Amino acid sequence: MTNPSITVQSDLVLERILSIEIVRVTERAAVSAARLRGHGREKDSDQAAVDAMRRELNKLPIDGTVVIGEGELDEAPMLYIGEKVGNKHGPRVDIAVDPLEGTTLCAKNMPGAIATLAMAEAGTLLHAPDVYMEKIAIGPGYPKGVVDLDAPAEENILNLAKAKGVRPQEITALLLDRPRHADLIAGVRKAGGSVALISDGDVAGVIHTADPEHSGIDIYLGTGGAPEGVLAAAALRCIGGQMQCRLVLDTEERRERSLKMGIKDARKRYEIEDMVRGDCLFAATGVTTGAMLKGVRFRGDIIETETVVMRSITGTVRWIRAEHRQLEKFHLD
Ligand code: VTB
Repeated sequence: MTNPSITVQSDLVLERILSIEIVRVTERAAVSAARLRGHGREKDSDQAAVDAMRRELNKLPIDGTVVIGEGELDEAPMLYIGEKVGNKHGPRVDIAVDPLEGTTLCAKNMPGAIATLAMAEAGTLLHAPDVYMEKIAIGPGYPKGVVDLDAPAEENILNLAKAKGVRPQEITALLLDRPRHADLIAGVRKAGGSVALISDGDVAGVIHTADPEHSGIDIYLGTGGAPEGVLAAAALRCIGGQMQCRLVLDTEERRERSLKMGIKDARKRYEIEDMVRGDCLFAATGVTTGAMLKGVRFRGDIIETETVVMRSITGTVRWIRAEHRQLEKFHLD
């Protein structure tokens, strides 16, 4: 008979090792995408990242299932939702991937493209369809409910300023630069707040709220991809903060598709704990240099990468700058 306490113990150790193992996965994806940086070939750079990520995931000692991936089986032959990954000799885990978050940023060699992944115990990550998601996020240290997804932006900025003990003029909101955000932007400005806009990359956008002193961002607002929402929730679960989200299921087809994925309440408001229901790991490696991470640097025979990896059970955040030598020789890239 197995001793339950030993099982628990070894699970914890294994998981701790996995937090380093997943760094290799995002590193390889980032390096592969970065080789096509600035070439205007969005699909090719994404494919390169997907191939590398899949290859590395399959080496990990896990029995993994992709729950947030590149799409359904028929439209995405690799890292599709439901695909099994890992060498099967390890814990059952859910995996969320965005091998190249910001394909346009990579194609245009603009700041902020990353390769990212989250891992959690099996059955604990939200199986989100590839639809839009309304999001609001703030960093740690605020009373619960200080902002509200359904409140006007103006009210949220005023409440956040009050809770932070600053004037609304000192609050900065980050949003994707999209016409659909015109009202939100107007609301932030009406309250006196400052607006910062990004063209893509709202996983990093949400993460910025966790460290306002460094990032200058207090709140993330607006509608972006649902898969990116779950990845960001995993990161915030590790580093603290609040997030409220709702899937945009505005057509019959989308409602049906999400129902098949187990989403019964189309208007449900998700908090971090609903999207990531247990212990999780999150990693991201920079492809192009952005506010959060340095991009891949090709320097003679050495390839440099920068990765952030987080673990929710301990809240540890590691910044890993790696020098890779002879990737080709070992057929690792
Ligand atoms: C965001 C952002 C992504 O898509 O989720 C955004 O994080 C939302 O979709 O990097 P639209 O571009 O349709 O507005 C990306 O920009 C691209 O996947």
